[in-house]
Amino acid sequence: MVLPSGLEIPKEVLDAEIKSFFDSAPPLKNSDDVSQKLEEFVKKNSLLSGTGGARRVVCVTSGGTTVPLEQRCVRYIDNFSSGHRGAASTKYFLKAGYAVIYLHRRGTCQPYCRSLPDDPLLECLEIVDESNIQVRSAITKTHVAVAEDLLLKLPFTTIFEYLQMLQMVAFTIKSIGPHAMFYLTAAVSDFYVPWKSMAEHKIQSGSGPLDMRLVQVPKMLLVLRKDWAPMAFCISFKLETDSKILLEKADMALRKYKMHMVVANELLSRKEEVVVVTSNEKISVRQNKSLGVDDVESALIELLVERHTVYVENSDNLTGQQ
Ligand code: 9Z3
Repeated sequence: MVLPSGLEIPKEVLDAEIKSFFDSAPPLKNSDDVSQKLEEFVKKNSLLSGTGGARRVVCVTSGGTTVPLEQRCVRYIDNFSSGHRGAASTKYFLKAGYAVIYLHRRGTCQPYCRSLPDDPLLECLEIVDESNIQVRSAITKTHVAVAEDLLLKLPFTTIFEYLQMLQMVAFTIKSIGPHAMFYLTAAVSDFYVPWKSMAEHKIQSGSGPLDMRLVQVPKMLLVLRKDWAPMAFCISFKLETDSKILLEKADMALRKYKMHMVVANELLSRKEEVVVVTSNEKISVRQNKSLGVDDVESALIELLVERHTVYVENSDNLTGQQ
């Protein structure tokens, strides 16, 4: 159902659209395995006796989702994202003491190895000089984080896989209430071909122009906030190429999807500056080269962690837990 922008879709219509999306999606192949890993990861990090209570858990989504055009997929529509933002942010969340669920597009940048693709062999090597290649120390950091149950990597490719896994993550980290955070930097497809109306075999090119109907992907952000994990602290991203409409669109997303914060970024300047939009502020965050920091994520994560702390304290006071 398409409404003029700004108008809200009635809850029952949205719920029906979401149900139809999940009912018609091809089931996740490794869903039992993913669900078991998630349960164990959240349990271990929420039962930290002697360390002052539960560790906070953030789900960082990263990379673009694909929309397959055929069931036996040869062609697909892709969404732009190198995964750099998600990988860099994961590193800073780990440094700040969070456990991270890294829900990422297969083959995109990885934490501590940001400029390299997700290839196990490449990940291990570092070029020292023309004649010297060594095993990189960063790989040890990734492995240590994984081994210590601080980093859980979950790869996706399609929009179907991504949304099913996002829902599973939400249902699992709901149990830690305000200690959970969603940091939704993945570039998610807006339109898709429903599985049932998708051609099974490779679409043939001999029959002239391709006429194909794409359906709108139901907006899951609102149900994530309201139903899936209502106490979690949620940050979404807004990407535009036209800077004139960026802040207005970010503000609209904040109100429409009841996000706690929306990070607005423009495609060309996204590595130098972002603007964090809240209900009453617009905070510009820039990379600070003079301090020797070469990315914007360092200051961004510092700000978000600060705001999450206030959110957790306020929620604890409300429930009388301290
Ligand atoms: C972003 O805006 C991310 O910051 C980038 C990061 C994808 C630009 P890279 O991975 O780039 O470092 O190369 N992500 C959200 C994009 C998005 O699809 N947002 C939706 C929208 O703008 C809302 S969910 O409508």
